[in-house]
Amino acid sequence: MSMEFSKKVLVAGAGISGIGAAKLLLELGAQVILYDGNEALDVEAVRSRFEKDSAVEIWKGELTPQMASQAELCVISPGIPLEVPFVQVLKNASVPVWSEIELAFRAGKGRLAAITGTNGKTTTTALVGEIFANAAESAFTVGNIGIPYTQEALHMREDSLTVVECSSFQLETIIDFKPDVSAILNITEDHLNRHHTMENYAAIKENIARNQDADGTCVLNYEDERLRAFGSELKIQVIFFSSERVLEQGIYLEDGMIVLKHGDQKISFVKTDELNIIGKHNYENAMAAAAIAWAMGVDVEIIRKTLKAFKAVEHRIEYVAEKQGVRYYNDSKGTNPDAAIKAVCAMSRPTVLIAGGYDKESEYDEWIESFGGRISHMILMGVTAPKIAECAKKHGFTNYEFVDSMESAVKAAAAAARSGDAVLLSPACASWDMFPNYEVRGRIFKDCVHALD
Ligand code: UMA
Repeated sequence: MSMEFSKKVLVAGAGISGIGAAKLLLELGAQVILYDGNEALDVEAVRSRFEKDSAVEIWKGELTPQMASQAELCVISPGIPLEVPFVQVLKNASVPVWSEIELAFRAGKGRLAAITGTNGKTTTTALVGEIFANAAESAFTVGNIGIPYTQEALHMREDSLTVVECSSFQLETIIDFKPDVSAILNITEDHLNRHHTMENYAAIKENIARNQDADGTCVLNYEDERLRAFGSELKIQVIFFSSERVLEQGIYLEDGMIVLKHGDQKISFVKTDELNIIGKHNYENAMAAAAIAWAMGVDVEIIRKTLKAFKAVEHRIEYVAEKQGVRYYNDSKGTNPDAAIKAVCAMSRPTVLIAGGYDKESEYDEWIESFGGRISHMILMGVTAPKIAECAKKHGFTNYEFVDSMESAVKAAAAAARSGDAVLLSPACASWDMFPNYEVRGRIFKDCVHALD
């Protein structure tokens, strides 16, 4: 798909998505206003990300109806909730609002796989990205994983293979976005402070398959009841995956082997003990990735080879170091209770857990119930610390303490852990109250661990 632009476009949000979108639009010939609601935005620092003679205009602070009416199109960053006043101002002025991935999709070329889900999407995207890199001369891994799709769109070719990790925030404002293969890994409670109800959140994720037609494929988790029902209604090809049962058609485990059954065809990929990633959730990620790559037409041998070589991604139950007989794991990507449960369940040693953070109005009951005997002690920080403590007490877990920084959290954990134990950072909360993002939180944790004796 190629496109030209002569429009005046307001790009909302001056983070990495906004800068990627603004640069892409400038190359396409649009007039670009980069707008950020933050009064304290360092305009010169943002400007320095563009070429010296760039025509980009940068606005900050309140967007008035007069200002909004100058735009013919708005491209919005994922972190901006659609309820904020300026989006309403744009809507009232009938200015269309596109997701940043919508713009990138229209500008990009080649074949596209898109992955969403509450958990596992980064690992699955990274895995599909490596398969593509081994299969094609031109391959891209973009989206919520940290590389804006708009940043790479113009480098894509007709023969490119691209995988995009999509968050619900990005899928909320798509219009024509249409992957060749889509995947929804699971839908559990998350981001309810933004999407309000589970129904709304699920419907936004299901948007990923909305524009696909009979040639398209959607990969879905059979063990998620909602997705099982969704798949049975879809008019496109569906490949289900299951870690619990042998399916008549789809991808599943048979004596520890990942097997895909399609029509009369039966393909064996790899044994789960040949993988470097552990836990049932990771076997699901591997099955989804294999199904996606296969549906995209990648050679089975390349899929096998990549599955065997793939290692865990940073911040996902990532082993950091051993200090005084204690093993430290970084699961900063455990930004919701469901993801954090997976990390708790993957621990085989008695574990000191570091948790708490930004408040997304999640429920913590199931997560605390999952502790079983595994979690011996909990170190709490961030906005949600009191709420988690209260919930823990309700479930009879009182062995917790409060700290106010990552450094004191790691020191307190080291003091509480005994040789043979593990320390796990898996907050069950987003990082945004104390850190710019979960990556920074995870890296600071790792630095503090390395600084221990
Ligand atoms: N801003 C406003 N008004 C608002 C809110 C924010 O103007 O009401 C401005 C901020 O002042 C800031 C800018 O918007 O300058 C930030 O934009 P952004 O929050 O969309 O962040 P980006 O830097 O563009 O990063 C985004 C994703 N961030 C979010 O969705 C919050 C990144 O996902 C993603 O990697 C990147 O685009 C590239 O696609 C991060 C994330 O936490 C990792 N994602 C959530 C998750 O995985 O749970 C959804």
